[in-house]
Amino acid sequence: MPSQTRIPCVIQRGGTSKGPYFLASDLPSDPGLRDRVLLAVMGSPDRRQIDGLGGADPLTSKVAVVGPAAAGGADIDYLFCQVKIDEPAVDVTPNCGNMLAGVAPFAIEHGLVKARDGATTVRVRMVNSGNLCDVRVLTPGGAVTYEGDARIDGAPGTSAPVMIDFLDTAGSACGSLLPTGNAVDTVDGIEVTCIDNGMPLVILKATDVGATGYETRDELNAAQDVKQRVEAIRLVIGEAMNLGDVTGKVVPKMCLVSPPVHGGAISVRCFIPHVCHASIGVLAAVSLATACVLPGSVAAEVAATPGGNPALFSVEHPSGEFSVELETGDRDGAVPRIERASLLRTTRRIMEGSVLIPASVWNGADVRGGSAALAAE
Ligand code: NQM
Repeated sequence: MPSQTRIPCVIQRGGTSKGPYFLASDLPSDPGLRDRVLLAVMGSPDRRQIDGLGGADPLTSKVAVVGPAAAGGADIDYLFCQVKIDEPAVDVTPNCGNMLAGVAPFAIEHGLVKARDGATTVRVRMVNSGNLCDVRVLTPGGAVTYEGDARIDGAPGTSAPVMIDFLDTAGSACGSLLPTGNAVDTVDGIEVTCIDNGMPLVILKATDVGATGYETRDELNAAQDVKQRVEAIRLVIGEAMNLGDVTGKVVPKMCLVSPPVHGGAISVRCFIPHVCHASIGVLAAVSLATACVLPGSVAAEVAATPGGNPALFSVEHPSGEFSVELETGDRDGAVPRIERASLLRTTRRIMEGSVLIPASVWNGADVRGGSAALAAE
């Protein structure tokens, strides 16, 4: 028997993240075995991920698993796996809107979706939460193009645009938009807003935890006292957000907000949750923009909220800005209804081939097979 198992895999940048993309049918069907395989693929647990494909950073320790839609209402299913770097664990609680940008092109390239001439819209079910989104990819002549002049902060150069419309992301992991039932809660004397419009966030004023909110990523990663205060709040409020004990989870993300300084709506430094994001996650930006229109929230207090409907929210972050277009329904009530959140990403297929993992971890048996349902757990 060969000492290593060969698994077809593509390495792709999705937005400002990067990682291996797999067909569900090429991975084990058992979630526990799948997670052990993904740990071996990425080289975890190890701070440098030296024995695998992981990039020793949470933004490059991500995996996308794509399969045909198991139920009606979508074209494909997408499961996101956050592979921990220095722990033997894989967290499938949250979605990732950055890796999502690569999922529709991957599905087209692998024959799960037939492309049209011009542009192709793929309806994706994000299996982690069950939410749907539409991803529009340029497909001139019926083939995906990666070249173009769209630019996003946090990724160099320009590429073809990938337009994403989120349709129903409220309560993705927490069950409701405001998981504590309040626009503001107080933890250790600090006011926080807990919100989940695609990503569970705890929003607090940077100045309340001893930061300015305009630090670089490296400065905040070195600020041990700030990080300890933020983590102490996270562990307490995570339970109240219906996430259980969040000690080993990558949610909620912690957003330190401050007034915008570059003409945007709000400025943020986002801990994901133990290191500062180089920019901000996609669904984190959607949730933060949503908090800006939530009357009384910590975000609304510091934001320069744009008028109009739909409105473009520019979220300022350590490497530039991220624009989210929000269309709200009823803005008069205590909790706004979000009809749609739209944004621009880019993606690039970087490498196609096979990844090899020790046969002692998995010998290649028990593959999921093409039609079996993709499940998070
Ligand atoms: O919020 C990082 C990322 C993400 C998640 C993180 C993301 C999202 O930038 O949708 O994209 O918050 O861990 O890839």
